[in-house]
Amino acid sequence: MANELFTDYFFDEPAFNTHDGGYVPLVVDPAPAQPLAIPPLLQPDAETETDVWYTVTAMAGETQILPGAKTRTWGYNASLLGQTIVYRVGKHIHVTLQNHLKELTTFHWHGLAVSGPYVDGGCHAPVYPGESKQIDFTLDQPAATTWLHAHPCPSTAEQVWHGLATMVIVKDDHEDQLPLPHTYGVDDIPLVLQDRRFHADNQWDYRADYDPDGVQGPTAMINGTVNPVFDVTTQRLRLRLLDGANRREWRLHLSDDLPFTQIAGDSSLLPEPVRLTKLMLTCAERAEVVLDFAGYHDGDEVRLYSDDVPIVTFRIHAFAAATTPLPAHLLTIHAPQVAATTPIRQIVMSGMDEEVMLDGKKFNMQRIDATQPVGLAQYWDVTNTNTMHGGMVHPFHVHGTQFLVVSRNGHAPYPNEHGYKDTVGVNPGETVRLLVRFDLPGVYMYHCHIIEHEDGGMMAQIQTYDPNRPMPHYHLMDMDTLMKAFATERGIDPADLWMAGMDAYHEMGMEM
Ligand SMILES: [Cu+2]
Repeated sequence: MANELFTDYFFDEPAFNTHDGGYVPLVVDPAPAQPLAIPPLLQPDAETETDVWYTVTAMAGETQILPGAKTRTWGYNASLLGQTIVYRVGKHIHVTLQNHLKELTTFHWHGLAVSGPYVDGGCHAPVYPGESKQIDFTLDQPAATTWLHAHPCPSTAEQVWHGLATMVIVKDDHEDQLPLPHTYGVDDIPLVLQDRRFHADNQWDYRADYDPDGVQGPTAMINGTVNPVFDVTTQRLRLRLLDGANRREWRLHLSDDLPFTQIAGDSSLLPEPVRLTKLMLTCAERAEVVLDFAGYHDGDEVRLYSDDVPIVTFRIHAFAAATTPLPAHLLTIHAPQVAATTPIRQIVMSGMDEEVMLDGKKFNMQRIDATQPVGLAQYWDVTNTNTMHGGMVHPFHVHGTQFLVVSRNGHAPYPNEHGYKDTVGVNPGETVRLLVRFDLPGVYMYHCHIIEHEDGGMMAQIQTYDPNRPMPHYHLMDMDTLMKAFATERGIDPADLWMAGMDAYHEMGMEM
């Protein structure tokens, strides 16, 4: 392992979201401490040597988050967020997607290399209220921490705010045999980082809190728990961190400036572990880190902070000393081949508020914005034209692929960006060069992952194709098909299929 200890957030400090006028700082909620919720693992419906079957149900419910009234929430196989799904590489996976909500939703596998647009679960793959759909796929990608969230344009942000987000852990044989913490819920735990504002009777009110630059709340909610405490019974603890917030960046550090070791980014292990005291996650990014409590004793407490607000308390208990060092090498990265002729694609994220655009345009479901042959890598130069004054870091996400970060404004990427990623924070005034290869033909969205920016049109879609075969035709959704045809068939008001999304779209003059 490299001995160097990094002690800053890497990102340009003036671009932190704290500088935006609408920023909502976190504050400590007066609610009493509670045990951190550890979502149960989703059990398969059936499993053989080669195949496994799951059912994932989007549902509404009520959750005791704060003392007093329960909060009306949504989740996957749970009232809030969801059960954690574990997929094994190489297994043929069959998933039944059920929608028990009163509006349409989609099931997007953020970070899975599955075919788009139908299995991937973006806007072209609606599951209507009361209906279900089957998808099948086999994963061929490294072990990673990924996630499932709703992605029905333009209501993604609101549905995620209601709770439609859960962790999806990809496992493979290589990661299994590394000496890393592996016991789910004991020394390998998910931490879904979100923030909410609790209104009267402990309810959330997305419309009241609406901000086109991303909805925030002052209360940190970790795995759906406010003021969580986790009981540590091992020297080492692996945290699978997911920024599941609509807009918030998390600037993470530990009490005593305790160093920690990052072992994985979004889509894979890092080639080598990186030692840090501070870690910033932008929306939808993941990081796996290992904490080492060697210097602590039964009864001690260590806190995880974002800025100066504690968000998780680790209560240390007696533990056996860890005897095996962390591996110095974690993953060999086989970068896609490039040549002097490798194309360079320019992508521009511009604007703020309602003006956000990708390549100077608002998203249109019916428009294919770009094409790329499968199997051939291309450079994507992703520029954020915001200035440092009132601009934001836009987290850029591509569906259906894992990319490498080549450079930032011509300089080396951050030390913890050397693994595969699917989301990358782009500073104002910066161009981040990515190396992107798709292995599966399909239609894939790429967009800012401040979810209100995505819903507001900072999104486009690419068709990938096998150059040796005729271009397949994909049925791309439009609003009429999504809304009116379905509603008319069933004699219901189309407006009931959505909550706020359509209003927001019309206000922004979106053409759908
Ligand atoms: Cu953005």
